[in-house]
Amino acid sequence: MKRAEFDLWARAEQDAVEVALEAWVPADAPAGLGLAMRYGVLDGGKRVRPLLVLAACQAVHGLRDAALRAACAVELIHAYSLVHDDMPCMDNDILRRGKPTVHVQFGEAQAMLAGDAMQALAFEVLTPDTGVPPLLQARLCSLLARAAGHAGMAGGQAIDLASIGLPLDEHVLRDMHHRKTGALLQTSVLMGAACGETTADQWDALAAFGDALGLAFQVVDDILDVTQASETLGKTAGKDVDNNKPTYVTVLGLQAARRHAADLRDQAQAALARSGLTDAAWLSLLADKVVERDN
Ligand code: GRG
Repeated sequence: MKRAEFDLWARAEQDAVEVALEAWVPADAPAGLGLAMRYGVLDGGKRVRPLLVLAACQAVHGLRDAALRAACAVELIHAYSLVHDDMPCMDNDILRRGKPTVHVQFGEAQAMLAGDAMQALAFEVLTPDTGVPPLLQARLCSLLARAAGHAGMAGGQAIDLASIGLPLDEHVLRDMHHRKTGALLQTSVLMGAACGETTADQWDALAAFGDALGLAFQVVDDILDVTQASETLGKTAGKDVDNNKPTYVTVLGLQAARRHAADLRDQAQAALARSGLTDAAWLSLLADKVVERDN
């Protein structure tokens, strides 16, 4: 019953995010840039990060308008990272979200600019003239900037590119993924929480929840890379092996990686229980879904 209700909630929120992005990502940006931006972010992806923002906001009874903006902003940062990651100078991939990648469709220069413009648009979306209190705007911008920048996603990507072919130990692998994938997922939870009131203990518990969930997401991503087909993933399967990249599967082995993902899910659920938030059912189900997903 809860799962059926969750599916309805998730579908409605995915639609709300799509409608908002549709309105905020400009079709008329110069010289075809808007088309490349919209191709990169609209109508695709699981929208896990927006759902985390909106579920966390709901758990703290926060400001819906601010959370919808935060949900779209974090998805714009995520989509920009995918566009840049797929480019020949990085992962060099041709398939993303079941379609040709942005540089394949629009050329490399336009893909780079589309990613740049999506990143800037994320912060524009977070700072409307009215409707979101200025202090909250600043808080949301700060959380997102820290997760996306050198200490978070971009830093993790730098470690990733530098570690191709190297035998990383689990500690270094964990640090890389905390930054590259985990930071944005954790900040999704915290941006949602920032839209309402929390005690310091609740904030710390939600941070621990997001931290464990973020890492679980990556462990599962590494597992799916070797267990699923490209059609299911919507992106090229087996890329990590092809690129000679260390992953949780290469470092721990498939079975241990599966156990690790389940342990991280349990840690996430324990942290959520510690928060004492009584309206956190969707956050809890999202943690389960992250581990149970097949794409
Ligand atoms: C270019 C600064 C910069 C960073 C790139 C996100 C990233 C860093 C690289 C993507 C490589 C990758 C596959 C990482 C694994 C985790 C991940 C982010 C998977 C894609 O996210 P999903 O599964 O994708 O949420 P959808 O399409 O569903 O949104």
